[in-house]
Amino acid sequence: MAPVMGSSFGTVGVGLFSGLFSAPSWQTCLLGAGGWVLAAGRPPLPPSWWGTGAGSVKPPGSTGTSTLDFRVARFTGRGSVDTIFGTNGIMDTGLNMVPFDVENQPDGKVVFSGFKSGAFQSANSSWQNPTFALTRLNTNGSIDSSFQLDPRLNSQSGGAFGVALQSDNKLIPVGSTQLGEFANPDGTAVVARLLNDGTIQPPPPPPPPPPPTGTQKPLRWPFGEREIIQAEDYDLGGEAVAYHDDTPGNQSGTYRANEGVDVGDITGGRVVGRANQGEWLEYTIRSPFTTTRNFSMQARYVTPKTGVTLNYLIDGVKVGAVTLAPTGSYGGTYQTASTTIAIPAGTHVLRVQFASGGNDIGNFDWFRFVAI
Ligand SMILES: [Ca+2]
Ligand SMILES: [Ca+2]
Ligand SMILES: [Ca+2]
Repeated sequence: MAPVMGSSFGTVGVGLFSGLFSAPSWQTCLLGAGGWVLAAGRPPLPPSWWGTGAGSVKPPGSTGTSTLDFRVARFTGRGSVDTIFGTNGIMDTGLNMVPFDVENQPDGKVVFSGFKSGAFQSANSSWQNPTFALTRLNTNGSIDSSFQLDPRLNSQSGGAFGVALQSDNKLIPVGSTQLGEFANPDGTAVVARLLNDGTIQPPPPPPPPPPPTGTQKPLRWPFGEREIIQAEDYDLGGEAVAYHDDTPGNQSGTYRANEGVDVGDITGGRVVGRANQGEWLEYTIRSPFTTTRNFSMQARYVTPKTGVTLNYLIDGVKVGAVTLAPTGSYGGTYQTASTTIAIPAGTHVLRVQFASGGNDIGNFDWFRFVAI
């Protein structure tokens, strides 16, 4: 195994390492930061496979298999076998992998790209089911178990012919799919950017939804005193402006189908249903009086549930609440619940907030404020 040097390897020379691999098939090499040289490859195919001419393979139809065995040898900057690496300078990784490219990390670890494969079949001179492969070795040549190639690449048919390292230590393997199917022209180029541990960087979270831009205004006109405020005639302006609804779209019917509030049909009218705790509706109202005064705030509803509470807010300030007595089923007879709230003179926004009771806390037909 003694090297035969043409001159100093450190300047210009040739190193011949008889018997290091009996007839090594070197695939790639790397110059390390310390001046050492890392060479990686696989053992040769068995001599029995080769034809009579130098470099010729057995003709199709011959039989035999050979497993891959990815080995790495390290040499010093002076060209001698680096005996502190592996066993006498050679690390047998035990991986069934053919390396094609290698990158040196700042921490001294090295990343190899290539393909893993089943046995080589001499019958058709092909590798069995090659798959995209990256592996990383520690500075002592052992496999770095903290590196795990993302399964979206690791299990893919194909091979990684090159690998690059970004300045931020992300890894960029390149290769193609369907490596073993040379007759298939449909191989797909693969370029990936991986985190340094081999996983694929997750996509950035979607940007938050834009702030609501709708302008709030009454559906037709501000509701007046004693006027029936149909629950389904909440203000214009959209989600988070004129209402808050926690399910996409109108899940109950076709009225205001492009908005989120769940408006359903009942005999002779419509109701807001699928009302969940936390949702709210707003209505622009106008008191005809010149001073603040009290009103009977009424809600027409049906609910089978107990513990359902509505909050009433005027211009964002809570002015009252009412707990709804159960009425029976959702299809039962509607009842009216009342409480007293104060409303200042002029135009305001009334918010009806579904404050407690959980999900689907009832159907709401209308509201009304009546001077008392
Ligand atoms: Ca909805
Ligand atoms: Ca809803
Ligand atoms: Ca209604």
